[in-house]
Amino acid sequence: MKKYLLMLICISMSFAVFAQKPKYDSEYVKNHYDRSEVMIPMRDGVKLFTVIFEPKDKTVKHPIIMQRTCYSVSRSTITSTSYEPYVEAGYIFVYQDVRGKNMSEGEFEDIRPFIEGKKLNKKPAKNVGQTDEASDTYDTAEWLVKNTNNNGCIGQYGISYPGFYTTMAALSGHPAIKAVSPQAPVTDWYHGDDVHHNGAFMMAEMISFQPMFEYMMNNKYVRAAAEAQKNGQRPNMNFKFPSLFHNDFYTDYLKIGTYKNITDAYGDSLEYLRIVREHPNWDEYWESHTVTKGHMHDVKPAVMVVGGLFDKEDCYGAFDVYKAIKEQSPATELYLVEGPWFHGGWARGQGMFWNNIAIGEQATSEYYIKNIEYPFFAYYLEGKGEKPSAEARIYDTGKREWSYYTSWPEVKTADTTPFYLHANGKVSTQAPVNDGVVTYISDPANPVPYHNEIETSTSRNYMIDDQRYISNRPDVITFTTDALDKDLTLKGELEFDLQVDLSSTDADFIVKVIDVYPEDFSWYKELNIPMPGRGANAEQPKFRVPNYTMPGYQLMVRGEVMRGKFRESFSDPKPFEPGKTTLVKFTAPDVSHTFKKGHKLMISIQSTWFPLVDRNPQTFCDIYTCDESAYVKSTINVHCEKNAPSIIKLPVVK
Ligand code: PG9
Repeated sequence: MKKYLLMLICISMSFAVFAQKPKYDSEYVKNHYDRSEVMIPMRDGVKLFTVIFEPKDKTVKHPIIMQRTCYSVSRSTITSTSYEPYVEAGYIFVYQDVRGKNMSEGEFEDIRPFIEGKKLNKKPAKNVGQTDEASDTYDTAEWLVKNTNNNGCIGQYGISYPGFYTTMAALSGHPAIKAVSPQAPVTDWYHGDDVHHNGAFMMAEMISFQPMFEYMMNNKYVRAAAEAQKNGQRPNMNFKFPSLFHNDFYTDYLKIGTYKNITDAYGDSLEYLRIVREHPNWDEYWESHTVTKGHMHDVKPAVMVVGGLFDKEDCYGAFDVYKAIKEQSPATELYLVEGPWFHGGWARGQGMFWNNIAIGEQATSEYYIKNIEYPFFAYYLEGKGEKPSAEARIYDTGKREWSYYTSWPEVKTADTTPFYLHANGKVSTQAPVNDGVVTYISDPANPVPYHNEIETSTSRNYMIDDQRYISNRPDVITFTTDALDKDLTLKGELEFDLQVDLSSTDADFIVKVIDVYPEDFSWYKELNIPMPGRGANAEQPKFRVPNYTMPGYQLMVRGEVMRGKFRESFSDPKPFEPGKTTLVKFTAPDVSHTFKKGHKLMISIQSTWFPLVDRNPQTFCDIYTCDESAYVKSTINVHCEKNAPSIIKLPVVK
């Protein structure tokens, strides 16, 4: 229970927290802002809990910046340094609990579907009609325009799930909503965000997250608890969750075994476990809950999509929203910013070094807020400054510098360069001359660990981890170029075309694109900074350089999983025919990375990534209801042949 509370506090506090002392502290806010809590009525009568910070200065009309979220707004503050430019400009801050969450009324629905052409059925007392997150945003905007001292311009932004509500704001149609910024937006929970990647269930993230999400933020419990506390009683928050994880969730999940055992442990207490189990394939449920599938038209506000190139949760969603608006609403003033960030890193104090990697050329969060995000809203909400100078600002995570584009990706899928896997462990642009296969045995009883730590929740560090911890496993096969004789720059989506045959009837495939650092690599040399001197008065570098063995570091630039049975169709899974060479083709979210001269490009392939991804039993079956007997070893051949080449299609900038 403590773990869930800690997670809740972290999430609700993590709107944007920087380490250093804020310029506008709580004393300043108290003297310059009025804080109010209101229940704003939606068109169907449901009221949403909303916290409003409004400047005391009523002599001017102020722009509104809003966040709608499922992560409790009752503790919202505006003292974080990431709000500084907005406080300085006297913005009205609005935070709202979405329908069904925390202190708001109504029923919650995960990634509530957007309803095209919503009907307003007029009834004597009130407009009772179809509602979704776009209409709730519309009704909120209508109330704010009438009830606050505003300049008629509303902006909305949000990270992750709040990013989803921001995408919905783009579709609200309210004339006062002039600019929105969906950041790492939850978008497609089947193909690439949070819950599934290419049909494979992202188990560890979801199982540990759902109990807190479904209970700690369930409005009935939260409101009852608030009531109890108001009456001086102890809130009754005693949820009965089985404690499945004790000290290391790799061994704990292995012990639990099948998804069915997890369902049995939780019973039907977790709604989302039931949804995942009842919708194992892409179906009408997923289609209707994925807004980018045909609903991103007539987007009136300006939209700045923000994403992290090393985001473990919604890396896919940012690119998907940008590409969907580009295609479905070409008239929209649309921008994309992709930085060297983990999930939300741009607003959560991510600086130059992330674990062992220098990922940003400076304190990237401050740079982002002051040079990218605030200027975007200032232009559209205050008429101040210039429009963003480029449609796409994309950071190169190898060269550590920003590039600017009129459109993204720089290299379209049709223009990618094929890199062929060779049986001798090489990868190159030369097609194979000598045929061969590389074989490994995938054993679900001994799955490849996704991360090199003993832990009980998923770590974001796996996205940039040194892959040497598993490169010697016999069930991880690698293919490497020679040391590059010039920079190799990738700017776009990746495609993997594997020619494989299995001894079983199903398997997952995880492909990683890895940047292998030279044997003489050092951050001091790379960043041209003095080694820390000896003695009390010696000069020290201005930032902490990790003392990790960097020579030969294998940086995972991108990793992605594909559940093999969906290779032909996500809605119509097919078994493999044992021994038959079969094409497994899938994509991975865009990268923007230069493999510098002297580095090597490595491709690795494996079939388990545990417990990040649930294990594929490797028998064609319903994974969510099968029992232990379905779990079998599979001998997998990756073909590197003239007639069956395995190809990695990379967006190489020529
Ligand atoms: N993308 C995060 C998440 C949402 C729902 C389930 C699991 C993860 C987030 O909103 O932070």
